[in-house]
Amino acid sequence: MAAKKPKTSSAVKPAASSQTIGGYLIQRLQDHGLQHVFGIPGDFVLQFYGMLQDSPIEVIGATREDCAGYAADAYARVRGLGACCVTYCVGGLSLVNSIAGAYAEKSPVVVISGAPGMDERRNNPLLHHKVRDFNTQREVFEKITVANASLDDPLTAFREIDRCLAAALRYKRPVYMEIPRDRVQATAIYPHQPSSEETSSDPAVLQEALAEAKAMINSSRRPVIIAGIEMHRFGLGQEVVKLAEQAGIPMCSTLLGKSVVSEKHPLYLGVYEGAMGRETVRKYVEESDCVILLGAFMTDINLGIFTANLDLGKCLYVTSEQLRIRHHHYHDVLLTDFMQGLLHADLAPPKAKLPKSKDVTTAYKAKPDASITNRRLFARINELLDENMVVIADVGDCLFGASDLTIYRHTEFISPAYYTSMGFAVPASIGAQFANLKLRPLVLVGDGAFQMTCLELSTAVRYSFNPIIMVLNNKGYTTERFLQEGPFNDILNWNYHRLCDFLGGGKGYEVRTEGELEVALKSALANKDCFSLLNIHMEKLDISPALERLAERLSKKI
Ligand SMILES: Cc1ncc(C[n+]2csc(CCOP(=O)(O)OP(=O)(O)O)c2C)c(N)n1
Ligand SMILES: [Mg+2]
Repeated sequence: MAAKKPKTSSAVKPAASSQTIGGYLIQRLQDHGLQHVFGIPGDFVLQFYGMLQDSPIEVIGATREDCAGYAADAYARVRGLGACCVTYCVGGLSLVNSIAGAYAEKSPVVVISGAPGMDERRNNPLLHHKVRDFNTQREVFEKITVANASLDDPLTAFREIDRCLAAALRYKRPVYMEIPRDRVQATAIYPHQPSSEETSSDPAVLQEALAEAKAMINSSRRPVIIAGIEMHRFGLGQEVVKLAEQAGIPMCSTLLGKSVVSEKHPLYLGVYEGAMGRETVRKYVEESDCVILLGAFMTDINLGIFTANLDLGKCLYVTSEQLRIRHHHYHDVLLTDFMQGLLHADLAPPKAKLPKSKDVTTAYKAKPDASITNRRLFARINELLDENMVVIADVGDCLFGASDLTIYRHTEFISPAYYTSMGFAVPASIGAQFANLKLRPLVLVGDGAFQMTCLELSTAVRYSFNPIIMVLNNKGYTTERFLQEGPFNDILNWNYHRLCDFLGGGKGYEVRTEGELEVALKSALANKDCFSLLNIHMEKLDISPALERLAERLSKKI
């Protein structure tokens, strides 16, 4: 069977009438640059699927709805907006965990769900897939989205679509829209033109905040920037670099925001993550008298499970949700306006003396017969990365290990580093590749997380995608062993590399030594037409240097 190729932007199918509810939704998604929607059909959503089928947007079938959600999330992280489309309750409720993650980590995913027709709902019949009442699914999503709507009335549906999409883009969070199946073709009662709302900062507040920021930075001895994930979400990565260069301020990132700025930049210090991060970075930040946190979330994982030592009295903290300079809070200031203001603020702090060592790792030379260790594996991966790769790390020690990798450009590191739901990486690699066919995903995933969603590689086979999947096979839930050992941390040791036989595509490699790793990597890199799966055997208790550092420093504290 020839592999399916995704549609490209040159696809010329006519869109359905943009004055029907379904057609308008499709038109607006296209206007925002969306070319793919992830999901699984069902009878309540078939009418809308038919309409999608006749549009330039391609529906990408997933093996499970939660995988469709992870794929849409990664698509949104790379492209700025993603979408998934599923059937009522049995499909939608399976999406809940993935969409909760997208909410927590600010990824704008549009959830579209089919629903029973309005005419079918009379007398409250027991239709299949119904849970409690007809609104149950929508009420669940209300908690994990920033806007939601039932597109059941042609009088309001068109404005509701505009409202929900505007909210997704403004807040970078998921939104939920449900279309009763008898309303997909419903036409507008009045001709509808897309509307958009413009928000702006309060000029007086902005001015005062900038004045305080400038005074604080210019009178500091050693300022430092921490660039967080929102710099990427709001397209401000280049502004951060400009700001750092103009004012000569060194910068770090957070784990979630890793790769927001090029990690090869001379002013880049590394990832700041409290005791989990490198000592030079930790010291530089914690000894600074002016920490400029730009779009960073102060989450526990981001900050090394609360081992970070930041004095808020020395911080300037700005996100899309709040602006705080020392202990002063400012309202009604947009993140982008504040960033632009800082760029034009004539900042002139004292010239920075960068710490000498960035803890540069020495060149890797394989010892063919040596068993693979975590430390050596990551040293090898560091040499492997190039401009066209996107590293996608799942939860587990692979996430901590990945924090030490050197990433070249922005968006090249994707992980659920805050919500930390296992099983994200494999389906996310599918979404990332659809979002940008030039990117080759390098997926780092533990054996436990892999067991959760590995079948999504089926989609990689269908579309001849070529992610390189490294399964860090340490025979169970090592991160959890480190917290509390017990038989519940053991899992069955699968022949991961043989998944290819089962799926009818991909190439598998079993790796125990550094020599075998070299052979497998050489072959995987050359193999551009299908996925490569490396089953990398590791010792149960062999943990990454980052997790070791955390363990060591925590033990000193206790
Ligand atoms: C969906 C989900 N279930 C459970 C957990 C709790 N948890 C965190 S890490 C972990 C073990 C991960 O195992 P594995 O993927 O093999 O990585 P390792 O820790 O061995 O490196 C578990 C169970 C979680 N984060 N997400
Ligand atoms: Mg494991």
